[in-house]
Amino acid sequence: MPTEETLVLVKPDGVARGLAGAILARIEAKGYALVDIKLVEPDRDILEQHYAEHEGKPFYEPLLEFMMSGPSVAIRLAGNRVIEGFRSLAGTTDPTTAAPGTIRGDFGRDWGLKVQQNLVHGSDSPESAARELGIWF
Ligand code: DAT
Ligand code: MG
Repeated sequence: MPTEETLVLVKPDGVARGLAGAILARIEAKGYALVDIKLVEPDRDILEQHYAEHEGKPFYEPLLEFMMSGPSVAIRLAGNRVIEGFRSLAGTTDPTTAAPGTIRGDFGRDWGLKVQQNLVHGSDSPESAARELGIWF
C-alpha cells in the first residue's frame, strides 16, 4: 500500500502551552514521518478555506478567532494509513470526553464550552488531506 499523507496542526493552545514537543514526540513514536513542518500564523483567508465545511455553524466565528490567536505548527505527515491513524492518536473532538491515552484525552483541558481548544487538527479523509495540504503548504 502506498504511503499516505495528512495535514496535522498543533493548534494555538498546544503551542502556547508548550506542548508542541510532547505532541511531536507521540507522532514520532508512532513511526510517522515528518515530511515538512513549519510555524504558521494563518490569516482569515486560509482559515475560511480550511474550515469551509463549518461556515454558518455557531462555533465557526469563535473557531476562526481562536485559530488567529497565535501560531500553529503545520505538519505534512506521512505513514501507513496515517489519516485514520493520526485521528485515532488525537482522540475525539471534545477533549472533555476524549479517551485517556490520546493527545486530546491526556493534554486537553476541560474548558467548558471551548471545544475548539483541542490541541490538534488532523485531516479526516484523503480528499480533505489533499485539499488541506494545498492550503497550508
Ligand atoms: P475535528 O477537529 O475532530 O475534525 P470537526 O472537524 O468536527 O472536528 O470540527 C472542527 C473544529 O471545530 C474542532 O476541532 C473544534 C471545533 N468544534 C467542533 N464542534 C464544536 C462544537 N460543538 N462546539 C465548539 N467547537 C466545536
Ligand atoms: Mg475536522
